[in-house]
Amino acid sequence: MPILQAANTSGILLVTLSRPDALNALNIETLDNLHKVMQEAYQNSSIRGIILTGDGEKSFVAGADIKELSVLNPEEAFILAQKGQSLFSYIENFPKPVIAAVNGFALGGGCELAMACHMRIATENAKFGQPELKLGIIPGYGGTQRLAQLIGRGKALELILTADIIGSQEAKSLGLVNHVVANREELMALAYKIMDKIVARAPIAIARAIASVSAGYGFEGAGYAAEAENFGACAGTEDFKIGTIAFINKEEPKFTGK
Ligand code: CO8
Repeated sequence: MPILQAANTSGILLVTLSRPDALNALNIETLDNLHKVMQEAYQNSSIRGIILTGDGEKSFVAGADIKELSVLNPEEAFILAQKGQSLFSYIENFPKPVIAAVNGFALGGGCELAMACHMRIATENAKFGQPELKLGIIPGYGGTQRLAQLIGRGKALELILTADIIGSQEAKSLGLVNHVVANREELMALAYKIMDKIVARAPIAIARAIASVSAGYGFEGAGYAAEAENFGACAGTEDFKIGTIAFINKEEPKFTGK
């Protein structure tokens, strides 16, 4: 079970993604478990807010599990993109506050997960980026939409197309991160401090505020559908094989454009 849970007496649930051998990468099992944890938290009236983090000092989530992705055909890739999009949309529209406490790498699907949370705080050593193009694919869990919403289209396209990875201070200056703190201990202290303040407010008003802010950013536009379709199409290319095999073999990819 790669997800740890601990609730405190104020009803704040700490959810820790834990796959230390893969820098907490999101495989399908982890996605399913996270969905289940969120559904249980939704139903449990004693839970008032959620802090989402990654196990250890090095990584929040280093993306979707590339080894698992590498063997998908276009149809399977399309379906998996939709599955992740649907979970992340569930988190974005969650009626209780969700804070991402980012303790290291938040890359690809990890950055997308953090962006689906209602706010992000990070340690000084955290790293953000959408490096999918290095693998011959595109972001597929809503990153093409939420990154543009959070930091603007031009900067989002720069990060997606270059596959650059940025530090937490730059992420903060772009509006991707709300606060940056020195270390893991301060990160958790700040996450609880913010969450304590929120859960002291009126629960129905909290839910309605989240619903109102999220209302203009839903699946209604064509963006999410296009993203899932284009992700699936990329999974049918030779460059997808080249990119993912290069990652697995710890080599630089040499793309062919096919
Ligand atoms: N998936 C699987 N395994 C991973 C991943 C990952 N995303 N990231 C790291 N690991 C594994 C490594 O393979 C390695 O395993 P092993 O010890 O068996 O070789 C272990 O974790 C430690 O990683 P490194 O040795 O690479 O550690 P470094 O400190 O040298 O590098 C990095 C850390 C820079 C984070 C590096 O691991 C890296 O670049 N990781 C991949 C980052 C990435 O490209 N993320 C995007 C993935 S694609 C994605 O998220 C698409 C989302 C949309 C999906 C849509 C549905 C189909």
